[in-house]
Parts: sequence; C-alpha cells; structure tokens
Amino acid sequence: MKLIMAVIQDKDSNRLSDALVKADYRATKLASTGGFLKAGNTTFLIGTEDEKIEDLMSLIKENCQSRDQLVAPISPMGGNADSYVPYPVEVQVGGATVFVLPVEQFEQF
Ligand code: 2BA
Ligand code: 2BA
Repeated sequence: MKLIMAVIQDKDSNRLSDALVKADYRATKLASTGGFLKAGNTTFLIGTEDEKIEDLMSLIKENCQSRDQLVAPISPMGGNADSYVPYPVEVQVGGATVFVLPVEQFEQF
C-alpha cells in the first residue's frame, strides 16, 4: 500500500475530490499553506494499493492545472523584513506536487 500526499491549488480541490469519489478512491483533505507564497493550498492524503498509483496519478494530472501567479510586493511594516520582495514577481504554481510514500501498516478501527 502507498500513501499519496498531493499539494494542489485550492481552485482545483473540489474538482479533484469529486473525481476521487467518482473513481471510488478514499481521501482526506487538509487545509495547508505554501511556504513561499504564504497562500492557502490543499493537501490530499490518499491511501491506496500499489497497483492503483498510476491511475491515481493520471486522475490528479487531469484535474489539476498549473497557473501563473503574481506575487505582489507586501510592505514589511509589522511583518518580516527578511522576506520582503520590493517588486511584483510572477511564479508558476504547479498543478500538483505529489509525494508517494510506502505504508507500513493500515488499520481502521
Ligand atoms: P471511513 O472509511 O471510516 O473513513 C473516515 C475518514 O477517514 C474519511 O472521511 C477520510 O477522511 C479518511 N480516510 C479513510 N480512508 C482513507 C484513505 N484510504 N486515504 C485517506 N484518507 C482516508 P470521508 O471521506 O468523509 O468518509 C466518511 C465515510 O464515508 C467513510 O468512513 C466511508 O465509510 C464512506 N466513504 C468514503 N469514501 C467513499 C466512497 N468513495 N464511496 C462510498 N463510501 C465512501
Ligand atoms: P508555495 O511554497 O507557496 O510555492 C508556490 C510556487 O512558488 C512554487 O510552485 C514555485 O513555482 C515557486 N517557489 C516556491 N519556492 C520558491 C523559492 N524558494 N524560490 C523561488 N520560487 C519558489 P510549485 O513548485 O508548483 O509548488 C506549489 C506548492 O506545492 C508550494 O507552494 C508548496 O506548498 C508545495 N510544494 C512544492 N514543492 C514542495 C516540496 N518539495 N515539499 C513540500 N511542499 C512542496
């Protein structure tokens, strides 16, 4: 068994959850925050059998798209001056950042 951890954009999270339910996958959604943009994103935990990983990867790929996002300069006043970027920067936020971890044991009580 494997555990997929997928960080995706909030905009795609409903679409992906619907697709997962439709394809009969079990999942848990966590509200998360990107370390760089400091904006909300969604982390999916999906525990599934090894042979389903490929299908699950295509499903995630189909339902999540990458987008360009402008990082507006934010005044460091009252904040952390170390992370101050004085001009807008465009970054490409990927459709999904996916980690596949081995699962040693799985129980449901
Ligand atoms: P359980 O299977 O006891 O799951 C309870 C919660 O545990 C799930 O909440 C989900 O957050 C998490 N979970 C379970 N299996 C998981 C896995 N393989 N990977 C990641 N997280 C997992 P919900 O998704 O809200 O589901 C509540 C209950 O609804 C489930 O209880 C199950 O009885 C049923 N269910 C879930 N998905 C279903 C589906 N695709 N078709 C039919 N019934 C489903
Ligand atoms: P954020 O950390 O908010 O990053 C958003 C986007 O900003 C990234 O998109 C990347 O294009 C850019 N970026 C991130 N860190 C950067 C840096 N130090 N310098 C320059 N540009 C940077 P993605 O790579 O597609 O990542 C989207 C989100 O996925 C990330 O949001 C983060 O929450 C998560 N993520 C990405 N790689 C990760 C990793 N190796 N471990 C854990 N989470 C990761």
